[in-house]
Amino acid sequence: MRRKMVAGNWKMNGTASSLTELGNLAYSCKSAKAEVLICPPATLLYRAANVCTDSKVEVGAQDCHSATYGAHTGDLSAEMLHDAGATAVILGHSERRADHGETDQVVRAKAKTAITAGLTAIICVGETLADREAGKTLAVVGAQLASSLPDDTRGTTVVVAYEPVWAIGTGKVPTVEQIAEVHNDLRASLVKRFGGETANAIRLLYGGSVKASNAKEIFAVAQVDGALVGGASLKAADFAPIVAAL
Ligand code: G2H
Repeated sequence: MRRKMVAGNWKMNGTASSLTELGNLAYSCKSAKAEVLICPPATLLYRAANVCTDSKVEVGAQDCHSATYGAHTGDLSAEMLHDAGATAVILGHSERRADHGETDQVVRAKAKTAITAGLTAIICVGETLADREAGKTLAVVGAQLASSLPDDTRGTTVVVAYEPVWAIGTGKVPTVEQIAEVHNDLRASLVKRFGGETANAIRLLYGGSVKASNAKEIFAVAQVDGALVGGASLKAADFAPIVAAL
């Protein structure tokens, strides 16, 4: 049985004053049955982890370098993030693929390093609007999945987040049928590659304009094990109802 998960991605938002909101959020999730993760900017990780001590909320990072240490000015290693209190890291988010030219191969290398450092790798895949309109959704997402996940993936080390690029921060959400089609295909691909035991332990999250008003119907889709939430994770009042919907 896969444990449900709701992960919040604060992206490049948040300063020390946001820690009060994080405290509110941790409090409002005190009865959460799902695993709850908040990924603040790296500048807040250590303090965020302290705020969340003794709560149901864990903290994660939004990226890591593929190397374990060395001359990579401005970058952070998975070990550093783990040392700061992170238990997971988002990798291959479409904003990083677009802003930093991250390829599937880079994402896969980062995932390997993250897993070795003891972090859960939340690997993002998703099609653009042009891909969808060209009927290429399953091919594009399937190729990203195949190339971004390490061969030695185990069920508990990796979480896959399906985030259609056209749904991110736009308020546009795929139909439940469209979400189901992709999630079913992702699960089938995982079973084919890793076998049933590993594949059925990997959680599949949906991400892209998830909010309290649409969470319940998205969570009702078979093969959806939770959500990766951006804008609606910044405030406890928006995030807590999404957690409660699982
Ligand atoms: C997709 C999501 C979080 P939002 O990027 O990863 O953001 O919920 O704002 O669409």
